[in-house]
Amino acid sequence: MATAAAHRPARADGTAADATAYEAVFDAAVAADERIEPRDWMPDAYRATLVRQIAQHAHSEIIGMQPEANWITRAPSLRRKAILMAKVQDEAGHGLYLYGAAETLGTSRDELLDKLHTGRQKYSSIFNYPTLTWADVGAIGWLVDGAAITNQVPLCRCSYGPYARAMVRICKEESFHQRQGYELLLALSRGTPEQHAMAQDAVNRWWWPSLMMFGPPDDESAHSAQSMAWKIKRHSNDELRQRFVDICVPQAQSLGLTLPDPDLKWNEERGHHDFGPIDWTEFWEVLKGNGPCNEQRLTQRKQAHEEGAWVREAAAAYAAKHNGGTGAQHA
Ligand code: FAQ
Repeated sequence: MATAAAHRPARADGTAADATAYEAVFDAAVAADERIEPRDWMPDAYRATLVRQIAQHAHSEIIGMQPEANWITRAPSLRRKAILMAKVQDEAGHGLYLYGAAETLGTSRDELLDKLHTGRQKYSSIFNYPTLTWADVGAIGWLVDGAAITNQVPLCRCSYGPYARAMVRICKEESFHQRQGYELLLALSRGTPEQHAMAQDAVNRWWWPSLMMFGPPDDESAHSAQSMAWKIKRHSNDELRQRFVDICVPQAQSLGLTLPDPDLKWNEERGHHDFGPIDWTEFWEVLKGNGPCNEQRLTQRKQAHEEGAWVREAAAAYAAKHNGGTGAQHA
């Protein structure tokens, strides 16, 4: 397949003419649905947007380990515990692929983690809500992983090659996560009245924050138009949110649970479900750091990073020993 690299002008001497030629090659590659690769020329703003989005995504994966890890020691059976441990470890792996993808853009994992720890880069709003009961593990799998898949399947066609390829594997693993959550909730829903009530309560609390995961409405989304023009994003926030609602309604019926929205109903004319207004004030407050668990999540993340310093040092010393002192340091 022809790539932007194959069409790259022969030499660059930093002149304005070069920049225009490079930009034309980049634009043509994006228009032709080719992948942009790390060594291809790309506009500075494209690079910055990717670093911002991939970093936020990576941070979400590792902060997202916390709410569910909270239940590992209290899982109700060995089977549930093994599944949950595998899922939480998968999230760490997703963080790893994504930090790796961001590093191909000329940033370092240390730099990105520092921005997370000092509040200069965000992570998903959803992980600032508490996991109060065992049923929350099911609701996260069904709704949060379900929303993540809806958002991330189109990212497998993102114009930036390393991000798109990371998403392929991540989506496969997220599908398993979604299924385990659905199966967990189904078991509770069909269990005792108390278990059913616990499942319903968890869905009631996670539904609206899951809809917020898709980001602000299109008319308030600062980055969507440009990201869609660059084919980083393939659909708008509202389009994906609507797709998720349409997927969840029949699944909730199969689960024997209801979704906490009195305005939710099928609209024959639109061919979609209408749904009630989202509390965007809550969303922006959570982004500002005022959600129920923001402080706890960040404190725990920084503590884990500090406590893991000896692992990074040992890995660097091992690499240096085996590469004759040239071993690159990776956290
Ligand atoms: N939370 O202009 P837009 C997962 C920010 S992974 C926090 O619409 P964009 C797996 C946005 O950054 C979940 N901030 O932005 C899992 C921007 O702020 P900035 C994470 C949000 O980038 C499951 C501002 O608002 N997934 O769950 C949120 O075009 C279970 C304006 O917004 C990804 O990151 C939010 N919800 O669209 C793990 C997917 N929404 O940067 C563990 C990749 C928006 O200017 C357990 N990312 N903001 O300061 C994306 O698809 C996009 O970045 C969006 C936002 C759609 C999230």
